[in-house]
Amino acid sequence: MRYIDYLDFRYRPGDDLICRFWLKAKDPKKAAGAVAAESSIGTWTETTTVKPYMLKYAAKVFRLEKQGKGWIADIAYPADLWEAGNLPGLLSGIAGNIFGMKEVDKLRLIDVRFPKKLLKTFPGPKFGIQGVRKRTGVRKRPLIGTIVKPKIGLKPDDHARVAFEAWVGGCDLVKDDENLVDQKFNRFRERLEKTLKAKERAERETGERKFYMVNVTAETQEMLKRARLAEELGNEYIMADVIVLGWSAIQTLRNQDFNLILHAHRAGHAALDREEHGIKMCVIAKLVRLAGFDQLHVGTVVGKMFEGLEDVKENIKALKEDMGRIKPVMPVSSGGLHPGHVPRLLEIFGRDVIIQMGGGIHGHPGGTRAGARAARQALEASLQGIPLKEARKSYEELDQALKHWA
Ligand code: CAP
Ligand code: MG
Repeated sequence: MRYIDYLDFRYRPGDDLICRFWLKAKDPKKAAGAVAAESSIGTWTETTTVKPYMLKYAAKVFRLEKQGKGWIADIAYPADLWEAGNLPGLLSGIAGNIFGMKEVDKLRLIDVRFPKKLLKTFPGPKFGIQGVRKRTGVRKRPLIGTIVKPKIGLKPDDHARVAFEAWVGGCDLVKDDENLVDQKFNRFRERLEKTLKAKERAERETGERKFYMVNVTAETQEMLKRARLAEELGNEYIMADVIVLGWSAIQTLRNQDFNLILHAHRAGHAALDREEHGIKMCVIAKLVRLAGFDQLHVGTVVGKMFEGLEDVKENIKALKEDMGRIKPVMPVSSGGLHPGHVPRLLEIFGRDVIIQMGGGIHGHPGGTRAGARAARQALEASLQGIPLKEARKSYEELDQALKHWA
C-alpha cells in the first residue's frame, strides 16, 4: 500500500480507536496517509512481505479538513491492532515515529476516542471523584491543598512543621513538591513519618481529617517500596510525577491496587503539549485516567502556567466525559494561585476540584497558617456567593492576602 491508499473518506468507523490529528504539510493527503501507514502496518515503501490477511489492520484516514493554517485528520484504527492493557504499546503506535516524519511539518495528537473493547482492558481509577470524596469525607465543596515550599531544601522537621501550619490553618491536603523525592537533606521515610505525626496533631487540633500526598517518584521498584511504606503507615494518598515516570511505571503503580488515592503530578507535560507539535494535554489526561490515577493537574487559566480557558475546559472534559466503566478523575488546579483567584476558579471548575496554592499560602505576610486561613476564607465566602471585597471586611487574613497579591 502506498501512503495515499490509507485514505478512505467513505469509511464509517465502528468500535475503532479514533485519533484526531492536526497537521501542517506541503501535501496534506500524502502526509495524513503517511501518519496512518507509519502508525499502523505500513512504511515508506511497499514491501513484498505484505499478506492479504493482514490488510484489515491498516489504519484509515476517514476525514481530512482544512483548519487554520493546517488540517484536521481523523484516523480510525481497528481495536485489534492494540494489545489489551498496554499503554506504552498504544503510544508507540499513535504517538511514536509519526512525529519525526519529513512528510509532516507539524503534527499534534489532539484527541483520542477509545473503543469499548480496549477500554475494558484498563483498570481506570480505583477511587475517582466519588471515591476521593468518600475517603476524605469532603462530600461537596472543593478541597484546598498546598505544596510545601520552598519546593526542596527543607529538613524533614521543617517540612513537617510547614505542613502542620497549613493543615491547622485550614488546608485539607498537603503535598510534596514534584522534585522532592529522597534527597540526603530530606529522606523519604523520615519525612513521611514526621509529617504523618504532624498530620495526626493537626487532626486533633482542628477536629478535621487531614491528608498528606507524599511523592513516591523514583525508579519503579523503589517507587513501589515507598508506596507500600505509605500504605503500611496508614496514609490515604501518594503522589507521582506521571510524565517523567512514564506510562509503564504508572501502570505498574496502579496495577498493585494499593489502598491509596493516586495523585498525578504532570511535571514535564509542557514539553509535549504546549506547542503545535506533540500531544495535547487533554489526550494525556485521558491516558492518565485509563492508567488509573484518581486526581490530575489540569491548569488554572488565572495562575502562572500557560493554559487558557479552552485548554483547561478541554482537560476537565477529558477527565469527566463518559468513558464507560472508567471512573471520572478529580481535576486539580495549581500553579501561581492565591486566595484572590478562588471565585474565578469556582466559575471555571465548579465544585469538583482540588485548589492548590503553594506560594499563595506560604508567601502570605502572616505566614503559612494565615495563608491557609485566607484560602479557606476565600472558599467559604465564594461558596456562599459573597464577593471577596465584602468578605475581606470580616476576614483579616483574606484582607491581607488580597492587599499583598490582588
Ligand atoms: C505550584 C507547583 C506545582 C504547579 C505545577 C509548582 O506551586 O507546586 O508544581 O502547580 O503546575 O511547583 O509550581 P505554586 P501544573 O502554587 O507556588 O505556584 O499544576 O500546571 O502542572
Ligand atoms: Mg510543584
